Amino acid sequence: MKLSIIVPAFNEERTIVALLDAVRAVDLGRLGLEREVVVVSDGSTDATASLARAQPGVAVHELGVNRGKGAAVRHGIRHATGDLILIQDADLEYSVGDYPKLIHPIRRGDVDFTLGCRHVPGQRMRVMDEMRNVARIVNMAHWVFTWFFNVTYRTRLRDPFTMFKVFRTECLEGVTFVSDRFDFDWELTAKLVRLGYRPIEIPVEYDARSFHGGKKVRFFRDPPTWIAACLRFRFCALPRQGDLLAPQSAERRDQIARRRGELVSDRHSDAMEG
Ligand SMILES: Nc1nc2c(ncn2[C@@H]2O[C@H](COP(=O)(O)OP(=O)(O)O)[C@@H](O)[C@H]2O)c(=O)[nH]1
Ligand SMILES: [Mg+2]
Repeated sequence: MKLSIIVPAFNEERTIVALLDAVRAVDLGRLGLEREVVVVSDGSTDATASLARAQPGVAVHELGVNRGKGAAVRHGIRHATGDLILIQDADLEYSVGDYPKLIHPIRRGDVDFTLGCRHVPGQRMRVMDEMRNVARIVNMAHWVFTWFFNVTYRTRLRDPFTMFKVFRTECLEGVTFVSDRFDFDWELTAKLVRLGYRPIEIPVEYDARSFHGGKKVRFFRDPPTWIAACLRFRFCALPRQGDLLAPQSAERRDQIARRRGELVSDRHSDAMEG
């Protein structure tokens, strides 16, 4: 089995080398996994892409025009060849030491999809020493967004839009993704939930960087796209012909449907009609 680690990176020259070193140091052999690392930089104006290219065992995709994190991750997924996909930000907010915790439940076959949960009860998610009020507002907003997502999708998640997500590649088969910016994090969780995948949330370390520290999320630009994504993907049709992976064979579709527990009722209705 192979794990594809997708790293969206936009002007991350300060952290990309340390991050790729850390990713390489994770002992995936113990989990029975080969590793593939795909870095996607779109329009970075610093040394991100050249630094990444100098690292061994890394496929670097450099795109000319900056479209956003979602577009970069979608590009990475399109080129991934692994059985499992893990999305890893290029900053050092998340810890690669949490990979085993996130991957184990999938390897064991308990679930198809895990989320690295940044919300630890009794603890503030973002501290950002130099910007206490900003951190307070962002934490509060996170709580409101989480509530909104849970009400819309009838879930009980603590951190549905964490960037740390691991899933079987086959979960995406036949699904189209369209979000270009940080709304992709909402789209991915929303669509997988609607397809019947129930993620488990696993507490992970999270060391929030500040806007000074290089955060790309825009305080006023991005939140409206999240609300729009939440509503849009709740009610959109879920097309079976996606842009990410080749259309499934009938046998493959059956296999996936069986995992989701859908097949019995499908067969039943076929039999009723036929
Ligand atoms: N390729 C690419 N990566 C991006 C873009 N915007 C953000 N990222 C990456 O996405 C990850 C998360 O971005 P970040 O600003 O840290 O978001 P935050 O963790 O929510 O604060 C980082 O690795 C960024 O470099 C983009 O436009 N293109
Ligand atoms: Mg970040």
